[in-house]
Amino acid sequence: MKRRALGIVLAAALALPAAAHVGSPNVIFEGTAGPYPVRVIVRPPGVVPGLAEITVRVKEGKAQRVAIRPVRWDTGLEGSPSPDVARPVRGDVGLFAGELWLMTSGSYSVHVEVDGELGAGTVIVPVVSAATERLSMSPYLGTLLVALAVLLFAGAVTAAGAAVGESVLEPGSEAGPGRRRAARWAMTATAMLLAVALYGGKLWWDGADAQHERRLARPLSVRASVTVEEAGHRTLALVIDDSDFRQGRWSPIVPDHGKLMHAFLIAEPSLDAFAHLHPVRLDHERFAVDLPPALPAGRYRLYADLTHASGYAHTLTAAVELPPAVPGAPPRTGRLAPDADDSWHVGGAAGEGKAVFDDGFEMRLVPGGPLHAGREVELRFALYAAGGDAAVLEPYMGMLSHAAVRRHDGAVFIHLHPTGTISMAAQTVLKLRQSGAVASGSSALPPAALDALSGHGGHGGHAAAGAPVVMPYEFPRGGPYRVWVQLKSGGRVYTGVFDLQVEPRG
Ligand SMILES: [Cu+2]
Repeated sequence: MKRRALGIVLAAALALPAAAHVGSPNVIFEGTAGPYPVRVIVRPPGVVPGLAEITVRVKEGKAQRVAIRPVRWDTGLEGSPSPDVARPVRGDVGLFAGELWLMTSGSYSVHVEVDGELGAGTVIVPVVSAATERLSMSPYLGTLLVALAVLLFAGAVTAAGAAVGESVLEPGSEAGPGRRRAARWAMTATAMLLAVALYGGKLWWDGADAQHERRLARPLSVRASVTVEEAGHRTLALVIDDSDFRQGRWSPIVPDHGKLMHAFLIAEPSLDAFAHLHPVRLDHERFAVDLPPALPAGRYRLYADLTHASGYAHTLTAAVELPPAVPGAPPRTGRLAPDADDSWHVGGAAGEGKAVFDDGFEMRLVPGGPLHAGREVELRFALYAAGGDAAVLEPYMGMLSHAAVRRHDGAVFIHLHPTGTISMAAQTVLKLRQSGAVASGSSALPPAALDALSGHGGHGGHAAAGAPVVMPYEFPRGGPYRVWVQLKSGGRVYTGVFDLQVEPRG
């Protein structure tokens, strides 16, 4: 029996999938607040309302004051609580920590202001506030409460019997048969009354539990299927199968890195085939994309990243079966012609942290010590040209690198960049909203705002020539993970596949 423990006890929590990830709710942002390079981590509470934990690391420049405030997407700064000053963490120069209440579900941002010797700087970190957890009562507490209830029940019944049967007797005298019968009646009536009260209590409890259950964030459901066209092309079709979405109760989908949808396909259970595709929107709820002939037939897991005009970003997932590719099918043209930014890789993980490509290029995982769940880590990768020189990296869809991270069993999936776990589109949208370029409360974006999203602006970090690309992350739990890292050089996207072992928390 799992029940919401009425906020009395915080025991084991069951996480359900929601938001722009699967099973990885913490937000890590790496970027700048004005002149200050910062890393911001937001640990959302998983319940609404709830207290989010925020840490801000100012990596350069002496910061005197860091202030944080939660801003709902539709209220703007003026409708938000006044900023809280984050406290400096003793013994860790440049690290500030604080907590913020997220009062409702939906798209939020944490507005961070840094003041110090270089002046003032601000940055906006998108956060999805969603109830994702149903707290369960620990068996120990449950047993204790049941034992106490039995004791109280028995006590109340005994007390009622004693009150009727013995309270008016002289000390030392025995109750007569009539009085004993009356006492038994009193005890029976009390027991029945208490039973009715208990039943009422159970109904109320179940009602509260069901209400919480209904408020839990559910990912939009998506159906995926593949059809083989006459010319031999395979079309992956996606239908967002959700009545709220169909009826327009979600704000419009906005492009991220210039694409409305980023879809990842990962072969299950082998994980030995991977694709990063960009489906085209056919109508309000239908998307489609041509499948690269190189992807072998079999069962796949689809992850589709979407960002809304509210800044709400989430990952939709579905299972899909791929039929075999038809040999000799001509390259596809027309509306479903392959996107130049589509990429894929067939093959297992690189041995010894070194992925070798057919043109002699090599991608290496730069070791950074053991990985522990629940701790900030930096995943570093470097690309070398044939001959061993560091390759000159080019942005791939505006970012220096993209990575898909999946726990082998699928319990965790996240799309990472050097900027961390956030959706860049969500950050842009929320920034526009706070700047007043979008009327607060309006769910749609004006064309000028959409322009800002469809470009391939180079916001994806930069690396000194030869320096590894760094992607910050915090693994939510231990276990075996696979990472597909995508770096671009000389017009080619290199996908390196690496297996990582993450130690459990503690
Ligand atoms: Cu990406």
